[in-house]
Amino acid sequence: MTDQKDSGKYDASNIVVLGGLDAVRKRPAMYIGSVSSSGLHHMVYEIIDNAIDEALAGFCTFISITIEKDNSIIVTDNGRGIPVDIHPKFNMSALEVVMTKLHAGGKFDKSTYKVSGGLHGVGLSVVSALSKFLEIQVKREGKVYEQKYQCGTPTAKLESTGTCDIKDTGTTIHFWPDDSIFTETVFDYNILETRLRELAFLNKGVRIILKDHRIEEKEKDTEGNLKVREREYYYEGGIVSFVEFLNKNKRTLNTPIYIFKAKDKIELEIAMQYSDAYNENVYSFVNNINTVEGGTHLIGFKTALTRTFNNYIEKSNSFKEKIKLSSDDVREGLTAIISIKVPEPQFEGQTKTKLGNSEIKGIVDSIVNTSLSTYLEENPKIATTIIEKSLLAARAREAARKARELTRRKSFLEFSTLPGKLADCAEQDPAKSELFIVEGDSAGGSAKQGRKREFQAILPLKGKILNVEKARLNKVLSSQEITNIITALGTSIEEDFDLKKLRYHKIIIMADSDVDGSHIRTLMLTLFYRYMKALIENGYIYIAQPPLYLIKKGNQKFYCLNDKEKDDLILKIGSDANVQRYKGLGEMNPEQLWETTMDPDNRVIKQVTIEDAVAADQLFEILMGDEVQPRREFIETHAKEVVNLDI
Ligand code: 0RA
Repeated sequence: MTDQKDSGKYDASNIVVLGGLDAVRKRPAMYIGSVSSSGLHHMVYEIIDNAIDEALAGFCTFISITIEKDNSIIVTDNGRGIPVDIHPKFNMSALEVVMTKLHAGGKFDKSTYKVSGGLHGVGLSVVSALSKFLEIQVKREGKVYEQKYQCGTPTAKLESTGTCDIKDTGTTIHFWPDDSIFTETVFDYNILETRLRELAFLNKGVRIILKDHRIEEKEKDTEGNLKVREREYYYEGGIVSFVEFLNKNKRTLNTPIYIFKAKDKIELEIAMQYSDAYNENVYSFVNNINTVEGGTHLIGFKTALTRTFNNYIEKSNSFKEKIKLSSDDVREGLTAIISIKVPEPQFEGQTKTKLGNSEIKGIVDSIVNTSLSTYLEENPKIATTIIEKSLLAARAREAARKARELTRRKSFLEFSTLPGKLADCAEQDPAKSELFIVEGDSAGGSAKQGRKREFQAILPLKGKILNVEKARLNKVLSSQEITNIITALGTSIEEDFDLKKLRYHKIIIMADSDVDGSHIRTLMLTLFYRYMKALIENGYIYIAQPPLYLIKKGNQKFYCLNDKEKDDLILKIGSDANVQRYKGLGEMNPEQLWETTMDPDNRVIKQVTIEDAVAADQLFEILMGDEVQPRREFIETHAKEVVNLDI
């Protein structure tokens, strides 16, 4: 893709072709990552990325995505429209080249930043190759053109089917993913929504509309018909709006600080805002791709942040104590978006989401240093508030370090001394071992009697554990219940965390199915999410699903997880059945607890996953943070789900 000329006007000869399409259908995962849900959604992103490229080049302001009833997708944009002139080498339209030749693209215009990291930018031909059917319409130069494809092959030549206003340009692609290739063919509204909202934040001024024709909403249109689900994402504020969105349930300390600078073909944009929270929320993007693994841009940002704050303290007379802040201290309570556009990004790391370009670190560092120093000098009051908070963090960290040293000396967090309340299992292999963390001593007692000692360990908890969202590390470590959990797991936490030391590969939270139980589950998940995230990321955390009902008919016994199961069962076996509702786990005897909730052959356990860090983080903030109103609203609208909380 190198011998591209930079001539201003586009013509069909600009397109560079690298290969045929049969390879794509043979090994789809090579091109879209997988043939499951993520690959399926990648098809949509591939088209949208092209439309966003048009927007970055200044030609597109509107993108609409519609999920049709039959799970096909229509993407429309008002960009320039894919070129339709005849490609001299292939003797077919440029559009057909783009749709049938691997890695064909026309937009190597170095003045714009192509979305081309990781799996992105594989080309529209991959979408057409992996679609059972695809229909494309282009409006360009006052004409409408259309063509249809099947599994990547056109069924007829591109034809002009009508005329349109000369100013009316754009591309519409309607595709039906090939169900002989994909193992998942149902699009997930939430997955698309998260990415589209993110793209709207990252590309201010682009209007993105998501419609779901599979779902009707309660409101009615002017003719009295139920409306389809439809959302619009459009943010004039761009990443400043993103930061405000992330912080909407937090108590903030400043209006977002915004930095923008274009330098050496690189465009850097940063928005940052502090809140009184203890965790940090820093997301970085390169050419609209979320760099989950970080990289040189993030390192540059972090380095500059620490240095700028320390310099400010050094120069200022407002701070008596001249403590040196660490990088962690200055990020406590920080929400930030770092978005950089780089012409030739090098993506590294396991998931190709780590920026490798070494020159970027210094560029970001110097821009942030200059802009932030100026900001602090111009806003001394805010500077003092933020720095006071960082100083508190520094002192707390020091206290926590001392506390940890103490606990370390006693090997408190090491598994040499397991907590007295833990009834451990005989099995030594973590992969075969399970730990039940059980709400209440009485249920804990039943669980100890009912378990299979060979591979099941029980740790009873007394009531509710400390809310780690509202406490700094030293307080967290002084909670006996929490250190019991950490010690039982064996991994320690934070920088000492070591997944290899995990003693159980199934950690099952077992609490009642009522509101108190759901609160306990949330507290537990908050602890894991904030201090031992890898446990969730690796799928080691589960939630037990104890039954709510025991139904007896004759000498048969049935357990039902919820009201619906109970009602369905009664319909099936008749209403003379004897129904017992369990108020809590404590009411079950050891055998019942084993049979219904602990026996691997019978039980239902839900694996906890982090689908979306942004959404999960907000949920924790709502459920566990200080603001009462959002929590009340959330619980009122999601009362049912809260009872069965699964994140
Ligand atoms: C190749 C070249 C040009 C634009 C596009 C492709 C293009 C692709 C898609 C996919 C969805 N929407 C799109 N919009 C545009 C450059 C066109 C020019 O120079 O006029």
